Amino acid sequence: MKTKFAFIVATMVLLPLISKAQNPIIQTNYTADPAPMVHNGTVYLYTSHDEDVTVKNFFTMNDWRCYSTTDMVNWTDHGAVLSYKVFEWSRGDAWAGQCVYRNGKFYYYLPVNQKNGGNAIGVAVSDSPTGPFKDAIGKPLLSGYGYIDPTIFIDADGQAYMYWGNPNLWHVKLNEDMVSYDQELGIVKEDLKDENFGYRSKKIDNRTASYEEGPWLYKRNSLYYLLYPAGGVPEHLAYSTAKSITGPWTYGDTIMHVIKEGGAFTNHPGLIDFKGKPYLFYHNGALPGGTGFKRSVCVEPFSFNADGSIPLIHPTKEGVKESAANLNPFVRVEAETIAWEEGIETSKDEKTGVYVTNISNGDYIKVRSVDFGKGAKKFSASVASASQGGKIEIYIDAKNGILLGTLDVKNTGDIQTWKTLLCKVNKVKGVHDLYFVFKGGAGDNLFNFDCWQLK
Ligand code: FUB
Repeated sequence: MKTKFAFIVATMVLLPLISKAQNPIIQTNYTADPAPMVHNGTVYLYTSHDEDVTVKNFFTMNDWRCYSTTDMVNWTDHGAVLSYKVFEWSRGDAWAGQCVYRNGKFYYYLPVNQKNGGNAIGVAVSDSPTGPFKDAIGKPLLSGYGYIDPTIFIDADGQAYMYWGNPNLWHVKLNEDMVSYDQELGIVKEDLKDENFGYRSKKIDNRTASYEEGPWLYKRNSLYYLLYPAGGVPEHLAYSTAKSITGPWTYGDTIMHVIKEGGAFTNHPGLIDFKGKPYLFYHNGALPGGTGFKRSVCVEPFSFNADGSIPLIHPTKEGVKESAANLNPFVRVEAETIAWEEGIETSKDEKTGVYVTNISNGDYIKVRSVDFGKGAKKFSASVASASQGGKIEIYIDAKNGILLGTLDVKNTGDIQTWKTLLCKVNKVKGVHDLYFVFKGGAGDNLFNFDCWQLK
């Protein structure tokens, strides 16, 4: 969780800049190493998680988080979906992973450090994209120095491949069970040459090619793309292409220059198509308090060049300007479905799942592209308060736009005693951005907020 005071001070300074912001797409936590997955019309975004308190000036990462969207602008927080502790043989360092779907199960490939030393890649499995995940084999799938950042690609013929590594790049053919690999082919190490993986101007050790880590596989019109952070730190993003998933790879170009803002010296690509459009996910250090060890995931829509090459993509604050769908407010909407927020935090427990918490006076949540249809008469919300409570003021189009109504939240007896409350709202038609502005007295936990609906 962010330091609320630092966030408020920084946002007072940055407010004019971030009022239209969509990037970073998650503001409730520091997130990194985006790994998006499209499944049944929903984008599940798996991220690693930089803790608020950085220990020994190094990556401090204990769990992986998941967010989902059907419109590319509102992200539903599913909380931490697993921790490195799922792997009993691991001692920590929950770095960049990727989750894929196969035969009714979700396989999440994750790099961690082993209790007995050294890097390893584990595989966790679940029946649901949001967990719970368990260790699929009770031991590392692979272990070795530099074995980090696995990426998985299942080709049209059903053959799955995994690439990984820093500073080397390796791959294996995964067996159909997704938890073992083809022993006959074994582990293939790429020959990292300039013509395949770009020229490295800053020479480190004996490395020449620009490839650094964080590979991501993608296919378009029979051409395979391998995206990766490149050039050593600070990293830029680059890509290579090949006619076969196993290469030979031909260096393409830079996709994104080094991002100076926020001091994130790493970057990490994730490329998907959603509703016919390509999106590039990456990370920077742009949230208040951001550093190289407190990063934040962003996304940019883009178009391929006519020849199939990837254009140079510039990081923006606006990110996705046009939502891929409108949000239906006449069904239960999780309060943690957020386009932008200031001040609040999210929490998760077994009974309620994920909910919005740490609400104080002036905090707000923005939800984009809400389709009011012919208009609503009432707003209902599930809330809980152990204090004096507060109010949810409901605005459209701006944080201080048109006030539709106000929900009074009284003390419900306990911060975990949930009550569904109703208020009247003025009728508006069509599609609007919706703002929940929280009001109340002093204190930073006026009430909890689990879900809402228009009626
Ligand atoms: O997030 C920890 C490490 O930093 C990742 O594994 C790398 O890809 C880099 O982003």
